[in-house]
Amino acid sequence: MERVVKRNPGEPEFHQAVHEVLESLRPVIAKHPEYVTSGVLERIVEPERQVIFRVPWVNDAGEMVVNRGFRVQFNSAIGPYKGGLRFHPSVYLGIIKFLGFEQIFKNSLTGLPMGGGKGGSDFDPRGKSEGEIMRFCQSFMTELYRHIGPDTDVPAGDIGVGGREIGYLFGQYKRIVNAFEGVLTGKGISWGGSLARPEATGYGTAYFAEEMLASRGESFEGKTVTISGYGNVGTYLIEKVNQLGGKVVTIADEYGYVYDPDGIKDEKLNFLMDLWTVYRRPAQDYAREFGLQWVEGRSPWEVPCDIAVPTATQNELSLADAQRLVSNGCICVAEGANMPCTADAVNYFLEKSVLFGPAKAVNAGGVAVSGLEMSQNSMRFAWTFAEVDERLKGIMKDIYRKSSEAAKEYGLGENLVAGANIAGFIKVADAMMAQGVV
Ligand code: 2IT
Repeated sequence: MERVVKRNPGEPEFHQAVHEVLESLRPVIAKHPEYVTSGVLERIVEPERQVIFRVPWVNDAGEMVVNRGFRVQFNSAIGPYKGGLRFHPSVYLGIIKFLGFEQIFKNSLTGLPMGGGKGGSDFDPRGKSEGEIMRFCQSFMTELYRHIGPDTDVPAGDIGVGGREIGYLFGQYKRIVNAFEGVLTGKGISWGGSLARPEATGYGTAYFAEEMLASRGESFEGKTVTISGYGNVGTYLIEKVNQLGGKVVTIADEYGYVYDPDGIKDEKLNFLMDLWTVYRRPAQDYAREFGLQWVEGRSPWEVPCDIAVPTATQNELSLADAQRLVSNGCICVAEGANMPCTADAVNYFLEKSVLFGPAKAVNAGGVAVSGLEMSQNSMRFAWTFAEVDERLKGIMKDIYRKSSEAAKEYGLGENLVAGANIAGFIKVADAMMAQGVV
């Protein structure tokens, strides 16, 4: 860990992600010192390749703008690099490295043959026109295309990158390489996308939380749920929670939160579906539209709930938030976003025996259906919505089982954080050992 901090200065999110995994691996290393002697640990924290590039484009005012693009190809031991692209002003190398590192273990947990990678840009899609977004995506792909391919590296969406952006990126890739191939996932249905990919992360999060709740004889029925982000994960999570008899009463952004005590449903959910994903608009617009309470400058985790699902971004739920949730009677926390809880918040939930689902297990449904999209592309075939949804459900149940079994096997009780890290790690580590010093 000391070496990681020294070799990767100024990247606290990357240090946080590595620290959590290495801590979880203590009992594994004690039993299997070969993971250290073979250098697997030292290699797994070093990306196989990192690309940083210039993304120049022209805005609607005719001005030239320069953004920075990234692709970190972290680990290819069990399959081609796979992971999303994030367009957000907070993006720098440390964010992409933390996400790429997490993706290695998440993808391993899905049981599908995918390595770990991540990319993105500090481009801010908020307030940009369609034309600006298209030109940015085209410029981004004009460099990225040479580093990716259906058997090399398959990007997808993340914050700020949805179906529209994947379309522009795919169109530019196809134009440059003159081949129609499954180089991106999250594509549109008529051009190689998979049914249920848009729903997958939100639905998968609900399926995983159902498994956690069932372990204590509980379910979503009659439960109050608080969430934060209302993008791809949050909106489809709300849809599934409603189907399962629960009620989601908050959405939030960096400026505050909306409290909707009757639950987000029907025409309100229809409105919310496009609010971020299409229009990139603030959460307060939802409160204004339906005459609801807007709570400025505060966090949704102060609202009493049974289940809390952070669905926005890294480190959005602090120790103080965790204490508030527990004192208000929250029994289950599932990380819908990537690393949304600070390290001390996670430890507090574990101490208090709150059902806690870590991101790499909870939100793996998105990349799992990306893996299914790759399979369908390879077969030149498409499954029905029900077929994909059934497979997704099976994968989420399997991730829960693997994580809780690994926790038990290493004497860690119900600790799914450690269980997911261990189960994800072992598959990748064994593949790395089998392939020699590469
Ligand atoms: O964090 C994630 O797992 C994603 N943004 C989805 C990655 C993917 O390749 O579908």
